[in-house]
Amino acid sequence: MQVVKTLGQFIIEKQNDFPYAKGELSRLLRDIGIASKIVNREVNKAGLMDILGDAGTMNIQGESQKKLDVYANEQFISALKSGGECCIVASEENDEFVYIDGEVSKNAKYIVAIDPLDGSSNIDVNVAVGTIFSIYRRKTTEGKATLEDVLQNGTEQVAAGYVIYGSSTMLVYTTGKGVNGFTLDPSIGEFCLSHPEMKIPKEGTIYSLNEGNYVHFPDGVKKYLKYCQVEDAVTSRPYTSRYIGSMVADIHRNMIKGGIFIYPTTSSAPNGKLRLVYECNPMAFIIEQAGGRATDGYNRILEKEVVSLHQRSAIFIGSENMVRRAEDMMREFSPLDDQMEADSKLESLGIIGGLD
Ligand code: P6P
Repeated sequence: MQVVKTLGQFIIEKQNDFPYAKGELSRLLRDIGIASKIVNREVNKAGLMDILGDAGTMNIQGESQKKLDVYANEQFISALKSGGECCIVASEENDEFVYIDGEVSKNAKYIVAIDPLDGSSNIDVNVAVGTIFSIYRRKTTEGKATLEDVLQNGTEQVAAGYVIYGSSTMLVYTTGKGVNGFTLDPSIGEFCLSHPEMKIPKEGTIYSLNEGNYVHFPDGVKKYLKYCQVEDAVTSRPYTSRYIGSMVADIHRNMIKGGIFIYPTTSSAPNGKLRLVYECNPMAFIIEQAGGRATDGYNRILEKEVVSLHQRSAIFIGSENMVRRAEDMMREFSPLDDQMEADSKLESLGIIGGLD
């Protein structure tokens, strides 16, 4: 008889990993788990509710907000407010960070950065979407928490995780001591430990990127793409191309099977499309903890300087050997100095700069 271990039981059990913690982080993770179950309920019946489609608003990314985006954002912020362990929420859906006022929260120790519903353009076509979250300890010691508490490098994360609303709903997270995955059992309404100590294979045969942007890719990415497509039995090439268009789903698949996900710079996204604070940093923390690698093609994602809330970054993430091979090609065919020169040329011609 397999003993079920719920997320709550696991969090308490692992609390001893943090001698300084008095349970606040545990409660914070529990709050996120509760909000994920509420969002899951709505995602799973989205087609039946007037919750599909556009909310008629735009987020700072200039992307139309889906009703479920807005709903999910409200649920996570509400859960974090009522939990009292978080003083600031930085969300993809809010132009500025949200200060969690209130007697308890204003002295709370933690900052949460979140993409409440990543890949939401897939909702209307019933493709997996996800939530990505990142947790930092507040740095300032007095008064209200500030933007300084949010703009911390990825190496400062105390926890990070994602929820994938797919064929099953899973919550995967790390607190810096490995990665564990929990599958939601709807019959008891609990996330149950299903993937203990997750590790991403060092090698893989799946590459995941939007080949529609090929003409705009840096030469190093073009060379790596051709490397993936060449016939070579010894290295099991050609690899398999898989691109869901939902970062959480693509990276989760690669975590299980091995593979590489790349969102490089393109002419329309000269700094990359994905967001450093609430997409790249948390996913990089998780993948590194699972034995993988995450860079921007040149430098470790977690060590990139964070200068703004919605800052973008290129990302090469997944199986270590695959990411290293792609980096080698970036250094050989798109060396950083040439890349920066190319960007400034495009910028001077007014071709780029469309996305900040
Ligand atoms: P493209 C979804 O909108 C998202 O932010 C990620 O989840 C996904 O990996 C990427 O953008 C897809 O972008 O340009 O290929 O449609």
